[in-house]
Amino acid sequence: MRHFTNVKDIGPLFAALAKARYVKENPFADQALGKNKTLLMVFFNSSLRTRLSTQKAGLNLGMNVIVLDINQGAWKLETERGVIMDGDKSEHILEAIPVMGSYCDIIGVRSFARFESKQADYDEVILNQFIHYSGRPVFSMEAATRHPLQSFADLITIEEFKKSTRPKVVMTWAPHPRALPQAVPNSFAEWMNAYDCDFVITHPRGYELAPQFVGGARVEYDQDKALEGADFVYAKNWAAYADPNYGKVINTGRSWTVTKEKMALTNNAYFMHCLPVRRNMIVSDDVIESPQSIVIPEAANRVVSAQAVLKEILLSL
Ligand code: AN0
Ligand code: CP
Repeated sequence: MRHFTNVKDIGPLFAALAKARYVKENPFADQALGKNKTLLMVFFNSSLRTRLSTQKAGLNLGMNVIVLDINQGAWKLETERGVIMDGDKSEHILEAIPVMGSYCDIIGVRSFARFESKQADYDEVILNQFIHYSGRPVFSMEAATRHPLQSFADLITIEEFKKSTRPKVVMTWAPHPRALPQAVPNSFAEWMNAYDCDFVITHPRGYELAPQFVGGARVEYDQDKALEGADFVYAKNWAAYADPNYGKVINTGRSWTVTKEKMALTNNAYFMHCLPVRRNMIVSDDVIESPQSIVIPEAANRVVSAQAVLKEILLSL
């Protein structure tokens, strides 16, 4: 694997899951693979899990790890070409990227959708600049349209907890006070569509995701109906995708919070969320604290997904 930005890069899922299981059972088996190799993680946005789990994955593989927070201590970067740089941006990303590439062997990038231009977000302008100008393998630590390390960890978690061969997985929109990217739901849909499950997406009208991510999934606008018989409930907020509301919160949707009453409609479903989660907006205290909540093992599997991906990239260097 050279770059890792979407589900296709990982190859067949059954093989990827087998590699993940091996990594989970033998976390230090590949220490020699990363020796004298440097992982650079570049963050344009905040992170707790991605930062710690990916760093841990690199360390487990024997790598040296450097982390750069672009907004804390680095020069402010201009990302548009052709701009007269007489404002507050001291450096252009087109110099910064090859310089960063010269200091490492693999680069991870976190760069959320900016909601300034749908086209720029959905063209993955920032991530693609890293791919084109760094000279290094690049992996996404959540880009504008996808969060594949999260989705891979979600898939590993579903495999571990599922009780039937073809579980019903329901991804439900839930309320949040701020406009959040579509990367997590897009990506989760992309991975679930590639996996053998009964996948349903539910959200209020106006929150339709991009058709290329919805794919063949069933969309059900009635949340209660969608939740019936669910084995896994995957909650997430996202801002509107459809024009003219791209990047906007169009509905406060307080009735969409995942509560005990909502979970009672399911097949004693497990509750999942990528975290960070706002309690009593997305999910009630009692649901996230219940024995059916698997948000902590889900987050723990972020080390596994990151390590499986970094290992594949290291093998291809
Ligand atoms: C981000 C998002 O929704 O994309 C990161 C989730 C992993 N969440 C927030 O900004 C709260
Ligand atoms: N789930 C996730 O990516 O969390 P962070 O934003 O804390 O990295």
